Parts: sequence; structure tokens; C-alpha cells
Amino acid sequence: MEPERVKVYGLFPRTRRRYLIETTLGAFFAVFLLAAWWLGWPRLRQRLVHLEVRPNLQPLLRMTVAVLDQTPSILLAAVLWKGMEVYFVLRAFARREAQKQVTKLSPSTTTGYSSMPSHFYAPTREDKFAFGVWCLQNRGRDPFGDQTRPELPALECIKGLAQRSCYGFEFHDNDIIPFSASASQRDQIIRDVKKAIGDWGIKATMATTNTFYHPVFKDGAFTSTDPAVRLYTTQKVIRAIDVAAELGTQVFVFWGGREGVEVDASKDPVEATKWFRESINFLCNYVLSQGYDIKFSIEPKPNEPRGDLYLPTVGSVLAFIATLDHPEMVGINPETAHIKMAGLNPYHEFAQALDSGKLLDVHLNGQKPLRFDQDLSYGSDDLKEAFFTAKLLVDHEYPGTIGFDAHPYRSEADPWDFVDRNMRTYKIMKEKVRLFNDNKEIQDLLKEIHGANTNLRGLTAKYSKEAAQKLKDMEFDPVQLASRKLPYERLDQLVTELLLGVL
Ligand code: XLS
Ligand code: MG
Repeated sequence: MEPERVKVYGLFPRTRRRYLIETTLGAFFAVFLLAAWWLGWPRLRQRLVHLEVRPNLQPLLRMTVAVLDQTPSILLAAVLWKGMEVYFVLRAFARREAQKQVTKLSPSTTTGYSSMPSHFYAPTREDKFAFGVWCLQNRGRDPFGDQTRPELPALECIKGLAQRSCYGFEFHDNDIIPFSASASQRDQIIRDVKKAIGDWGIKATMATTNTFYHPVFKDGAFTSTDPAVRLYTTQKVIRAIDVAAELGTQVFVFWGGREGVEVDASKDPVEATKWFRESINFLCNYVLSQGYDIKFSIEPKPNEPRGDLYLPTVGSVLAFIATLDHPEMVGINPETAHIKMAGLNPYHEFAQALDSGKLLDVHLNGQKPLRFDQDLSYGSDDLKEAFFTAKLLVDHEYPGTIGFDAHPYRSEADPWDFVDRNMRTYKIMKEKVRLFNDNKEIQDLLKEIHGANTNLRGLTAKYSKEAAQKLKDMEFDPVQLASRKLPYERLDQLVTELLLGVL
């Protein structure tokens, strides 16, 4: 990380180390000057005073001698002045240091308040943030308008992410290797990316295959009605898996962008699902036979670019995984926007994947419900939903990367503000989660909500004839049970106030 710099009296900014070295050298120079004056000045003065010069130069000579006579006082004044400067500059550095320390303390131990210095939310590698290279390469093109941003080479994207303390980057094969690259071009690119990974300390956390852009995939990739396209897809994926293995990527995603239909009469979805399964099974076996340390992750989406996509939700992917030859090798990569396009609740969908032990990675972003795929920034459209997604991941100690799959607005000139704001919002949400979990009022309400009839817990946890009989014999009073007060409005208001920063 860049060391902190401060400005010294309007001059160029310097680091603390640089400043101390300069000051120490300055002190030595002053001592040297004083010693030289002490030893040499009386003799030199004699000579100067008796020097024969033109009359018009005599005042200048006298002034020089007078100034040099005052050398110790001038040096003393300079030392005092410098001492003052050192005091203020070191204080500026110390203040910055202290500020950093304050940010490490919890707000309740400082102000009892949730306001934090801004840089508290700066990302670190430990946050495990990752962005798709394709998000940064998005040039603002949409179905109604052309690109608004210049092209950004993959290496620039990777470097920019590393400079912003991202843990990883995610990529499609063709984000880094052009579709028509030769074998030697591919090898050179891999060498370059590997070097970038080593030089910049970033990881290739997720890889996937572009099986949607080229017209060959116009009617599906694994689910095309043409077996040649299905085989071509499988071959392309195998090559992408090899690249992933070379770059040390452990999560390999399948987002079936073209796996679907507009015309239902064109294919039987049961048949299409079989083709899909056959390919995934084949690819699982390929990974196993190669001894790669790679897991697959399927990313559901209800539609777009196809009218309807197969495997539209977390639930459908879970059901599909259970039918595979190696279900233990396959998980889910849910994405906020895709879930909301289906009108569902991301908190619940992510939770379902988590509960099944299948949440391998995540794509966070924002999306207005039931619309085209907007890929808005995380938290930009629905703060509560962003909060609960973060809460789920924090509370359940989700170990994977926090991947963002969004893109800058078409009006942005470059993607870097967008990168910063997604990470920053997530970090703020993480802090809000901590405040939620620490807040006494909220926790007391939750205790009250979950505190009813605790003696009855666990009766159905394990089946036995006795338990069944006991249950049959139990008497309940539904009217009394229904009369219980549930302070949900209050709880919701507290969450709102927490997010608004007044709790
Ligand atoms: C598109 C998907 C895509 C995948 C990777 O909607 O989100 O970007 O995440 O192929
Ligand atoms: Mg995605």
C-alpha cells in the first residue's frame, strides 16, 4: 500500500520517511556550516575586510561581511523555524495514525454512535471482493444505443482491480482470449495473465465460458437441437476449464445464457434438460480425470437473452444438481438481479442455496423487480434487500468470494467509481449487520419473538412412535396461540432507522 504523504508548507507531498531523512540531512548540514564558520570565518573575515575592491562594490562587501558575522544567529533562527515545522508535520502524521486507530474501534466504544470515518470502509484483500472482467469491459452498449466508453483491455481491468485491493477477478474465456485467437496467441495471453496475477497479487477466483455471444449459439449451447453445436460447446468449455486450471481458478460457472427458447413447440424441455445433464456429467468427469481442483457452479436466470431460460431459479438448479452423476462437485452461483427478474426474494433464494451447502459463489448487484436485466450496483435500488443479503453471508460465515456482477451506468466515463461504490456499500452493510447484531433493542425484540413455548422445541426433530403419539395427544388452543402479539412493525422500523443511520 502507498505510504501516507503530507504536504510540507505547500511543497510537494512527502512520506514520513522521506521527510525525516530530509530533515536529518538538513540538521547535519547546519552543524557542518556552523563548524565551518567557527573554524574558518575569523581568517576569511580578515581577508575580506582588507580586500581591495572598486568603490561601488564596497557596500556589497560590507553587507556580505555583516551577514556572515550573523551566521550563528541566522542558523539558530533557521533551527527554531525548522523545529516548529518538524513539530507540525509529525503531528499531522500522528493524527492520521490516530484516525486509523479510531476506525479499528467499534463505534459503541467511541461515540456510541454509528458514524464512522469515511476510510473505515476502504476495501482490503480480506474482504474477498471480486468483479467480473466483463463488468469493467462493459462499454455502455444497450439494444437502443451504441457504446459510450472506450475499450478496456483485460490486463488493465485486472491491474485496476488489484490496485483497488480486490481479492479476485472473474472471467469468461473470451474476456481474456479473443474468440478467434490462435493456439500461440492463447499461450502468450495466459503467460501475461499469470504474470499479472503474480505481480499484482490478485487471484482468478471464477472462470466461465462464453457460450452465448457467437451466432453459433443462437438456439442454445448444451441445449441446441444440433448435436454438433452441443459437442462444440463441450469442447469450448473443456478448453476454458484448462485455462481456469492453469490460472489456479477453483470455481467454474455455467450460466446458460442461450439455454432456452422463444418457441415452445421447438423442443421438449425434458429432452433439453437431458442434453444439459449429459454435458455437465461429461465435464465433471473431465475435471476428475485431469485431477483439477475445480468445482462447478450453475447460475440460474429466468429469461434474457432467451424468452425463457432453463434452470430459472435456485430451486430448479438444486433439483437439477441432485440428478447429476457428481452432485458433490456442483453448486450454485445465485445473482440478485436474476432472482428479482423472477419477482423472487434474493435473501430467501441465497438462503436456500446456503442451506443446501451449495452456495459456492455469489453475484451481487441491484435490480428493479420483473424487468430486463439491469445489473445495477449493489444496494443502489433496495437497501433493505442489500442489507439482508449481506447479513445472510456474514451471519452464516459464507467463506467464498463476494463477487459483483453489475456494470457502470451508460453515462459513466470509466468503470472505477462503480467498482469503488459496490465494495464500499457492501462494507457499510457489513457494519450495519454488526450494529444489528449488537443492538439491544433489536435483540430483545428478537428474543421476544423467538421466546414462545420454548419447552416444545424439538418434539418432531426425530421421529419415534412415542413422539407421534405424544403429538396426537397434545391439546392446543388456536385462539390463544393466535392472540400472541408480534412486534414486527417495530422491528422493521428499527431496521429502517439503523439503515438510515439514526439508531
Ligand atoms: C448474465 C450473467 C453472466 C454470468 C457469467 O446475466 O450474470 O454475466 O454471471 O456468464
Ligand atoms: Mg452473473
